[in-house]
Amino acid sequence: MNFPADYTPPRIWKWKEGNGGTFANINRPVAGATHEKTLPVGRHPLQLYSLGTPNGVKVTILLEELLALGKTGAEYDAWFIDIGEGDQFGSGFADINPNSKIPALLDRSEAEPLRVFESGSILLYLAEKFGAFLPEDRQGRTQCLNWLFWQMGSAPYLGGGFGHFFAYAPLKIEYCIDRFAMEVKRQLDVLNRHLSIRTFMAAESYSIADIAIWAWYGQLVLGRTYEGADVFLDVTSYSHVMEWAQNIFARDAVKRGCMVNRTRGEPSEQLRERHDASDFGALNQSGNGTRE
Ligand SMILES: N[C@@H](CCC(=O)N[C@@H](CS)C(=O)NCC(=O)O)C(=O)O
Repeated sequence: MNFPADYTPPRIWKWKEGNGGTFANINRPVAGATHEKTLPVGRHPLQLYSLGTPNGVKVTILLEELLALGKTGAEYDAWFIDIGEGDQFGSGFADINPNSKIPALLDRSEAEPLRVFESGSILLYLAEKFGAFLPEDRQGRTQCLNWLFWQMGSAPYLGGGFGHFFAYAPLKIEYCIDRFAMEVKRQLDVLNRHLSIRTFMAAESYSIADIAIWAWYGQLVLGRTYEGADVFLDVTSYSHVMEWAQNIFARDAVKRGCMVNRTRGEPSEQLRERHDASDFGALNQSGNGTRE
């Protein structure tokens, strides 16, 4: 594909398959299932179909936090959805999430199996269901939801904007990288000012707002996403965000949540699928959490 300097958009856009970018093979301008594929179902009440990306780990971190609190109803099977292979376009997955994106959750403990999609909606659903990590008073709850929705609206500029053009686009386009680097730095400054006078995002306590924002912005400042982005964006200058991110990553449940459905990085940080709390133990012994 050529990238002419004098490109003029045609009157009507047409799809050119395979534009050369990473993930070009899974992008398409239409929705819906492409093939029949039934999803596997395990023995736990909650069935999670996901991947260890920032949107995916939001949910696994919350589930591990709920289990650490003793909420046994939050036991879950985490199945690996290979988005590079198009698993999200299988009929079973699209039945749960017509938007064909991870994470997707099926709650089989309800009278009718309940389908939940959009990571923010899943966090809110689980927090309400188990009565944890969401302040109960109107003031605190509203603060928490303000920041949860802030994350859902802001992270596409970090992931789909900055991350795409910095790491995945087939060529480095200064205009695009500048545009989104500026916006992400503005967002980091929003967080840094907010966290300069508080320990958590909302209402004096760790909540789903922290979990959602940490998955994207915490991992960014800790150098866990987009190689080189931490230096490029000078993340150490956001010292309050950094301290908050380090404190959250010190939690065992967060470390466990980050391992689930992860297939890159150190083998000791990977657990392709999670079906039982002991899977983390098995991982420590064998260095490989893959289950057949
Ligand atoms: N707003 C959605 C975004 C989910 C999303 O973008 N998921 C990505 C992986 S992080 C995905 O499944 N991509 C597959 C595709 O676009 O086909 C959420 O927060 O749940």
